[in-house]
Amino acid sequence: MTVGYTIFILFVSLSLLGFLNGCNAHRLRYNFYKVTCPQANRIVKRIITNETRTNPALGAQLIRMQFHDCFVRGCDGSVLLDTVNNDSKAEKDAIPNRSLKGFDVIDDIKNAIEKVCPNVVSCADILALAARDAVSAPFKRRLWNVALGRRDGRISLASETNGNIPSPFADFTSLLQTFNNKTLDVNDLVVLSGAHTIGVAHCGTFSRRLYNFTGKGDADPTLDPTYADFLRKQCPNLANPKTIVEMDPGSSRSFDKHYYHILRQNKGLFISDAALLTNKESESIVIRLQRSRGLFFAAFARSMRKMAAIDVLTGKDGEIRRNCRVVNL
Ligand code: HEM
Ligand SMILES: *[C@@H]1O[C@H](CO)[C@@H](O)[C@H](O)[C@H]1NC(C)=O
Ligand SMILES: *[C@@H]1O[C@H](CO)[C@@H](O)[C@H](O)[C@H]1NC(C)=O
Ligand SMILES: *[C@@H]1O[C@H](CO)[C@@H](O)[C@H](O)[C@H]1NC(C)=O
Ligand SMILES: *[C@@H]1O[C@H](CO)[C@@H](O)[C@H](O)[C@H]1NC(C)=O
Ligand SMILES: CC(=O)N[C@H]1CO[C@H](CO)[C@@H](O)[C@@H]1O
Repeated sequence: MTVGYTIFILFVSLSLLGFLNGCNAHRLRYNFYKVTCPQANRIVKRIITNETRTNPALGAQLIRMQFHDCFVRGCDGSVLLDTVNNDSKAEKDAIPNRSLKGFDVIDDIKNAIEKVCPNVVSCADILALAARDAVSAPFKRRLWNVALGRRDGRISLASETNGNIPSPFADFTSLLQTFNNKTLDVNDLVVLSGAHTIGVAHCGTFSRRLYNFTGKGDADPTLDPTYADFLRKQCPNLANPKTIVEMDPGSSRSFDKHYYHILRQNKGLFISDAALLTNKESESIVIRLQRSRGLFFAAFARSMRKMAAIDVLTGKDGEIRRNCRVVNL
């Protein structure tokens, strides 16, 4: 009895172990580099802390870059790849990516990490850590946890940003479709849109709301008229395409729930921001986020963890790129 029983237990334990390992191979883990590159997190933090001193806009730049990475082919660092030939442009050369910034900081971090643990830490993980640390820089704590173990993709196509990166002119239905397609729900849509509490936008992403919006020479009626006046001063009709404005005026450097406050005053900048008030469920989420004291930070951390796990490559999939701008030979 004992021999048979022991073998049976052994068999059950081994298959359980195998099963768990199988799962782990496809899951991100917080201590993924604990043995292979224990310095990784510290190096990211050190470089980001230094860079944010001279460039306080870095947090906005990197979190938007991470959003664009994760929504096209999953969080696989594909947004970091440079175009190699003109016939197939890379994601970063697609129209929505033209204003992405911060690639040089990712290169600096990658170079520093390669020096101490070569071929171990993926560019996709570096981007996720860098965005977290840059947004957290003004705080004394990390605003969310980043699980690790992503591998880098080998494909980056400008054409794939179409339909995957939501448009600032999108209505609620289309925004929700784009998010649902990435396994994110209406709560994630409203919560992650709260990232627009920091950063800037080019006039061209919203100025059609200011001039002859309905064909009667008027502005978008869902935009606060005083705010529309203010925006028209910054973005004259046919503005310089390089002109930028703060998305959350007066508070565009502070990561907080103020976005929901201005949204409810009809001062959301994009049509896609205003769209969050056009659906009962999403409007009630906006109201809850605005009113509740600590909710935004907790909710944002949760939705960021979901976003950062979209279609990740793990295990033996993909590669660990040596240079974040080019695939390995
Ligand atoms: C819901 C759909 C979204 C749309 C339609 C959208 C659209 C845009 C657009 C058009 C800009 C201005 C780009 C420019 O003119 O330079 C922008 C900026 C920005 N977006 Fe979004 N976005 C969305 C969701 C997100 C998400 C999920 C995040 C991050 C979690 C995010 C973070 C940012 C940040 C931080 C900026 C400012 C970038 C900077 O200052 O350099 N956005 N977004
Ligand atoms: C800190 O950042 C500045 C500005 O980008 C850069 O010139 C300098 O080399 C950085 N220092 C370190 C130690 O990384
Ligand atoms: C891509 O096009 C630009 C101008 O259109 C040209 O200067 C450049 O040499 C081209 N690059 C490649 C790799 O074909
Ligand atoms: C997302 O859209 C693509 C292309 O339209 C489709 O193949 C895929 O199944 C969708 N994914 C989800 C989770 O809806
Ligand atoms: C506004 O739009 C309407 C309809 O498209 C057009 O007939 C009219 O000329 C436009 N007005 C101005 C001032 O551009
Ligand atoms: C940061 C970056 O690579 N931006 C590119 C976006 O696309 C335009 C046009 O294709 C390029 O000129 C930019 O260099």
